[in-house]
Amino acid sequence: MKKYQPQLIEPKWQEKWSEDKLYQAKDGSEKPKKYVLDFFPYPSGDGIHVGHLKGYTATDILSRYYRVKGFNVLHPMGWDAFGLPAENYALKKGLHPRITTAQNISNIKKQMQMVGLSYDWSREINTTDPNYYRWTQWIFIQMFKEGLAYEAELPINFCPSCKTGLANEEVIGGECERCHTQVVRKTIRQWVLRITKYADRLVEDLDQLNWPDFIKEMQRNWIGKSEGSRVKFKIKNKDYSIETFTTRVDTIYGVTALILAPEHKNILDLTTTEHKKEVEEYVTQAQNKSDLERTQLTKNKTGVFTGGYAINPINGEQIPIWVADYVLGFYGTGAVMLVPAHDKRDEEFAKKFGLEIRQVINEQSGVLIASDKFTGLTINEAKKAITDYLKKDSSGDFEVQYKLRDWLFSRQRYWGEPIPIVHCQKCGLVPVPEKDLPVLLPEVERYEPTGTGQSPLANITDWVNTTCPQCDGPAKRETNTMPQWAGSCWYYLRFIDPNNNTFLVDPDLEKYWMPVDWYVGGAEHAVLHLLYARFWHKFLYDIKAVSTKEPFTKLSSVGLVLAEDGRKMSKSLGNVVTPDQIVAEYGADTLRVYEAFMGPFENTISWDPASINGMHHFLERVWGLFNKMEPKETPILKDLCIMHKTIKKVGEDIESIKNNTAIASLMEWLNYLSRKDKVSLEEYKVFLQLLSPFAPHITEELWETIGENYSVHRQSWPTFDKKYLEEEEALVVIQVNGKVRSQLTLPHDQISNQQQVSDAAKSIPQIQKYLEGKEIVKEIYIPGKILNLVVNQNSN
Ligand code: ANZ
Ligand code: ZN
Repeated sequence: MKKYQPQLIEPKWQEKWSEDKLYQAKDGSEKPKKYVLDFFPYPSGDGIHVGHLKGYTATDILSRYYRVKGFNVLHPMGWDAFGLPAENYALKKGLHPRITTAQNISNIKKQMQMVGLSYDWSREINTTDPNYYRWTQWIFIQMFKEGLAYEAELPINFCPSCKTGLANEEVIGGECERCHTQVVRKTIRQWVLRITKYADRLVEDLDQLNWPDFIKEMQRNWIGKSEGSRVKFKIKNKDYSIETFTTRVDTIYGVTALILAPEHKNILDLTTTEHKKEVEEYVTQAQNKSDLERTQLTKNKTGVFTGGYAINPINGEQIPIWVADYVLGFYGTGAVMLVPAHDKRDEEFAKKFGLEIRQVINEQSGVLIASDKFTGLTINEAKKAITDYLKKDSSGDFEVQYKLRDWLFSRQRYWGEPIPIVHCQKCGLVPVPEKDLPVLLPEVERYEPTGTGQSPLANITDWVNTTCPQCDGPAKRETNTMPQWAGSCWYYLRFIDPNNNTFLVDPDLEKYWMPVDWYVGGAEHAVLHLLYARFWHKFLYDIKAVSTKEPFTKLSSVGLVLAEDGRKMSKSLGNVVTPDQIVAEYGADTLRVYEAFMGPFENTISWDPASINGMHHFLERVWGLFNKMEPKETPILKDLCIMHKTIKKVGEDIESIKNNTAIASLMEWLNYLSRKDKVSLEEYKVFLQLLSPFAPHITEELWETIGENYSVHRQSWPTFDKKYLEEEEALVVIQVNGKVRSQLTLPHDQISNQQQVSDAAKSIPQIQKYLEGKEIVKEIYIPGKILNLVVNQNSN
């Protein structure tokens, strides 16, 4: 037989599969469905590298497997093409982002096809396509109508380098998520989405998701649900109170000051003339600090006294009011009751400024002390009793707070979906009528960010000036665009019905295909995309546009692939490995099998060129095994046992993305088959089928070579017969002084533990008889075969 030449076989089959629409999902099928989805990529100028393919290969294996298991599989791909990365790349190239985006997409698509990924390309979508973003805008308008999208003048995180506002989720450790520039505070007019309205459901519904625990935990922490109490402190000589939020109302007898955030609205009013200058200076200073800087535990505490006093509602005591920037303006009520004895930060603050430290909890027993009639209660009892007591005169109540903030949704950049709103002098904010969608992104000469807090769209006067859809009077278009996360909030719905011109997704199709059964991607999106998409989905559920409460039932997080040198693959380090290189040298199947074999799916693993050779050799041996194939041959019992064992193992492993062990068991079987003189047609066929999701081209070619009907990818997955798995058990013969006295049948996984085998042997009555009154002087064990107990003859 001819040599294995993947470069000849692979393009041939790729073309044929595409012509035959082998991987198209069928609408209206009777079959059960599986929706297997990758995080769709943004079309980066560098294309994809072998790291991206770890996830894409895994979902491809799953999709191919489920197809031959009898499912109608939806496995689509598209492009998340709006947003900062795409725009910054275009700026660097000096070309329009539409042009660079199209180039990058065509390059990546070619790479994906070259690897034989079985996407249903008939459903390809692109978030920058007007037929797509029309519906992104439509969803925004529904949110606006429901009061979930609103305008606000807010001090926001602003990236001086990207020249745009950022969402809290995009600020990592005080830096811009994209360019790592330190963000600054800037107060500008903004569009904000009321994600906080969904905070509770976003926490609660995590429980029903089959997601990695660490990602669920990251979302929980980000949303930061906190149950506590709201306590009102009357202000001395004023006719108002200031509210605080506390999770430790049980410590209320230990309060020795009231601390306000520098943003608190009552500061200037309650500050006495004597302290005015100092307080004003402090407040101005705090404005430039990020929340992170302000709350760092290691940070030296700062603050100033206002001269004002508040009254503790529990005992009428007067306490001083201070301003300190470790209290955040946008959490809780922006004011805290200071309890230095039981809170670390409060303690540092009190020590620095000489405020009283009063202990009210016995930290050993967790019981209240020096707390009047509440003394002796446990912390939890006191939380309830004190809040109930405060409720009586409305000076307190139970309260739940969230760390989650509303989502800053406008960007002062060009390459995004225009926000479909018109500003009318008479009518105010008016949504663009649905029949006029999409609001097309206009062509511009210069799309560089202006840095003025306005988007480049603001300079296109004839686009900006429009008429009000409501009163026909003169009006101006909103010139901010949506952030890069908008399009990815609902794209998984559009794959179901990509060409629908009357709705974002047909309800019947949506009911059939949703939810996504298995979603696979990197953990870097744990609180960005994955939280935003859940929010939009819940909104769409509320307006009855979708039928499920959650979009993604099951999520798997793919580990990072590092370069050979153990560092992150990056162009600047020159250590990027592209699929193009590997496919040219070894072929796509070798690359795929290697990606699958790289070790536990979630782990971070370094690229290892030596192992690629090994994978290539494995496929060459599969190719060569053809020469041993003898159609007249029938497999013997032993052959059948290993075959059925492998069928079971490979199926189970694929279903839990343990592709490395699936391939290991195929290798083991291949070794077995290679040792035989002849291999039956049945064995060879099953082998090809089991290998086909991993190495689709070579298996298709060999399937044809042995004269089977096209295509191996349309056969039913082999089933295993339990009766051949029984060999799983081993028979251990028990001897006493070399004479066979009994036997034990043990599962294979127990035979390696000598102690266990020996204990089991000694509990057999037949054996006990021979041991009675004797001493065992030695045990000889041949694993899985013989246990010989040597006893002392003399003691008889
Ligand atoms: C009194 C107290 C005593 C507190 C004690 C803690 C321990 P989480 O769990 O994060 O919700 N706090 C409230 N609002 C704040 C703000 N805007 N900026 C900074 N800190 C704020 O934490 C709630 C606790 O954080 C609250 O409970 C409050 O301090 C503080 F032994 O009140 B506590
Ligand atoms: Zn109007």
